[in-house]
Amino acid sequence: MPKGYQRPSTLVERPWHFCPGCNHGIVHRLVAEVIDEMGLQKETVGVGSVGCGVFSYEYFNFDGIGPSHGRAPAVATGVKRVLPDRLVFTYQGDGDLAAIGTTEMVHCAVRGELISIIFINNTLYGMTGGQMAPTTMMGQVTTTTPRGRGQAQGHPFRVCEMLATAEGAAYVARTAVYSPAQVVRTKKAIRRAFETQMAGLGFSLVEVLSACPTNWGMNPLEALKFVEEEMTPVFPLGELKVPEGVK
Ligand SMILES: Cc1ncc(C[n+]2csc(CCOP(=O)(O)OP(=O)(O)O)c2C)c(N)n1
Ligand code: SF4
Repeated sequence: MPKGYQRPSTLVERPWHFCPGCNHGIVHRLVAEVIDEMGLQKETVGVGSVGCGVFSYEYFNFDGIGPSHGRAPAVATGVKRVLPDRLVFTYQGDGDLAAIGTTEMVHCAVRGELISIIFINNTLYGMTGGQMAPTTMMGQVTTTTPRGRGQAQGHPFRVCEMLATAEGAAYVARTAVYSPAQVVRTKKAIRRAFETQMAGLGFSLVEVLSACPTNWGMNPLEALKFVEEEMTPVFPLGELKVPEGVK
């Protein structure tokens, strides 16, 4: 079987609970591939979140913790400070990271905690039925903005742009997985984030623009097109900050 189709050893063999066309599974796989390739299975601690990524510890074959909603960066900080030679990362949705957990995420970056955050931005609260999140785009219809997000609900929160201003943040990138080329770029960004951490260079975060076909009321292909055509103009892709010494 070609190498590309082998299951990473850090990914448990079980069916996803994700909806068809959801991008969470692709990102889980990329994280597992990077950890395999870095040979860090026994040194990794994954810190999960509340939301559709809540079962990450059921899929990843390495140590994991399930914190309460939004608290993952604080939990990861504690783990990393006690076990400084581990690879410690959080896996968080936009409701988890950019709403209830904003404080933890911002201060982790400002303090330059040696953790990495994998941030899944699907522009709404997926698990609870598609309510508006801080990342919901202007005009976007959600279950709590049936006429589209307007001025009264404020503007979308661009997490990467804000974190890039923090001196403690060493690597900050926004990617997507709507095409094979973007999947490759996302994997590279996850690797760079983890290398940044293991080299002791500072805080790192990779935001992945992700499809939620179920709550967007689209089929999987329409949802990928939505990410490419509607989300990337609002959330531009690219590496906002790369430390010296990371290739
Ligand atoms: C303290 C607390 N408040 C609210 C909830 C309810 N809740 C569960 S998942 C979720 C939203 C998750 O959305 P997001 O983080 O964007 O992840 P997604 O499901 O879209 O991947 C909320 C509000 C909770 N579990 N705990
Ligand atoms: S509700 Fe959305 S984010 Fe959650 S599993 Fe389904 S498609 Fe994925």
